Amino acid sequence: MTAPVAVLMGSDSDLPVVQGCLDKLRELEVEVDYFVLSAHRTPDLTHRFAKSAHEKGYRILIAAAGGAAHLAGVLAAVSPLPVIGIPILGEQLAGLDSLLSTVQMPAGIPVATVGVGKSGAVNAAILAVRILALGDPALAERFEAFRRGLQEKVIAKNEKLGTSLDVQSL
Ligand code: RP5
Repeated sequence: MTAPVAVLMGSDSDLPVVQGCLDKLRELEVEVDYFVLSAHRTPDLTHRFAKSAHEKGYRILIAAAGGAAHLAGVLAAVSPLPVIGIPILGEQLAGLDSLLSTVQMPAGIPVATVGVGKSGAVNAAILAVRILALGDPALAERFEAFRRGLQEKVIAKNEKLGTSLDVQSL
């Protein structure tokens, strides 16, 4: 059976950031396939993947690319699936090139763009989980447990600092 999520990256050099996305999906027990495909270096393969991804059973595409980052946009232009874009921080321009290339899509062809870098990669996974959880109560419960975990960490920070935040009174 095909995984519900496919993660594409423009180069294997993107993997150190993309790994955070793969790890978070697996932590929440969402199966994921991942591939290197480039909008510029393998345009034909990228189009073929985008055209057939929904027929293979994928439900969400996540695309990470740096620089002139067109991978997510090309997937969104061709595939009927929702596309989440992760702008990769490159060596130049502090990731602004990737961010703008991914987010500034023309009206009608959206890419749900997350932040640049490692937090963006994790958020891409979380956003995919939240979409999939709409039709999957067990996944929705795992997501809520994850969210409760985030909350408990913040409360514990207050306890560690000895602040006067009284959680029960809020
Ligand atoms: C982009 O160019 C890739 O997504 C990567 O972020 C960047 C550099 O690729 P490599 O030259 O490391 O293969 O297309």
